[in-house]
Amino acid sequence: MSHKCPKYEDVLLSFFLPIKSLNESVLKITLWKIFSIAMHSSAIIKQLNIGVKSLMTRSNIMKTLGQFIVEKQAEYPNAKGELSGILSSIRLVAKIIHRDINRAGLTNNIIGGSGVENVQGEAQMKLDLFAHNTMKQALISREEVAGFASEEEENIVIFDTERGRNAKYVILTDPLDGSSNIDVNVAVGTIFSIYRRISPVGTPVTLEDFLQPGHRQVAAGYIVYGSSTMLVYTTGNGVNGFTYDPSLGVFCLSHENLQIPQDGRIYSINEGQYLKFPQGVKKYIKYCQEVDTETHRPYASRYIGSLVSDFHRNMLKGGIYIYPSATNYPNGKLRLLYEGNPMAFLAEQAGGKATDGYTRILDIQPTELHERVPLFIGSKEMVNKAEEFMQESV
Ligand code: AHM
Ligand code: MG
Repeated sequence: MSHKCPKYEDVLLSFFLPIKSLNESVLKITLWKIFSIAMHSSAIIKQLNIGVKSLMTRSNIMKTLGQFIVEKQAEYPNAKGELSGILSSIRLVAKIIHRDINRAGLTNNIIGGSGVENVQGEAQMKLDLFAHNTMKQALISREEVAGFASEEEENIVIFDTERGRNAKYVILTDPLDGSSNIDVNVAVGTIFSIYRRISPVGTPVTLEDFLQPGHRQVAAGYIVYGSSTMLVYTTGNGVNGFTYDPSLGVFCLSHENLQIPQDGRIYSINEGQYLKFPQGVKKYIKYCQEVDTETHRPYASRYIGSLVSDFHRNMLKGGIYIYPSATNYPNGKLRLLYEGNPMAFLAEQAGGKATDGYTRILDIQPTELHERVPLFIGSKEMVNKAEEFMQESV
């Protein structure tokens, strides 16, 4: 193979050739290799520079989630960074699930049913279990977490180690919401909810630590794996959304201080179940469909069948999501602890509203780990209107 050596190789050669013991052709090849490595390294360094510069440019405009968490923590001088640690673990879980969802069509290990039913008799998908295990493993290794409960596991998981007994927080999660949508490339989500334990630190957590009303949440959020992956969360001081940049592996603050429009023009409900719904819901659906230019009706009907995605869209555009009670679901289908409470906390923090048709979701005292609740959530005016129909029909 002939090498077309640049001039400076000749210059270099002129330094070495006087050493008689050196073979000219071996020396030429060696020098050419050194030169190639140098050129290659400089190209890599240039690329790295471009990458770092682009990250810096972006982060000048968009803060990363890591920076944001550190900044927020600094606002509370007494904070020990425990919540920040938990949020960092959830960020990692989001990246892992994002990666696997994106490969879903390429491997049989991810799509399809697992052949198992969860505690509520619903078919578990492989990714449900994968997401559940990923979340559990990420949290079990944290010293701030005393226990964990998941839609996919019958009982609470007590982290009964010295570290777990001395930890302050419990986490509840729907690890993969809307999982029946995975096989068809439709957006799904992960929901999480964080409480401070009420049992004494130093003892194992108990069921009571998990059965707290939603207004006691210290943080809640979701990850939506959609056209882009976003992590949206609140610690009770407004709602912020971070979009994942897979090329950099970071979440960037893209939706600061999210506010749900007070009113909207989208209603999201599984209308196929219409005949099974209570009278108030049927009347509200008819109200949404009536023509009235002043109130911009009829509203648009949009239902993805994935709470996180439907809620996320409504939060950005204005709208209402309803999963009411039905003759086949006397208390609705959604779970109070894994879905109702965290989404209600987010809705209220963004200026929206969440009720079961009569009562504020965050005021309901849970009595069971997997209890269900009817959910009316979204733009305040729309939820108020739906509530009016519910109350009139009692
Ligand atoms: P899941 O947590 O088992 O996925 O169930 C909850 C999901 C929601 O995300 C979604 O809005 C609803 O169930 C869809 O139910 P349906 O098919 O009855 O409309
Ligand atoms: Mg769910």
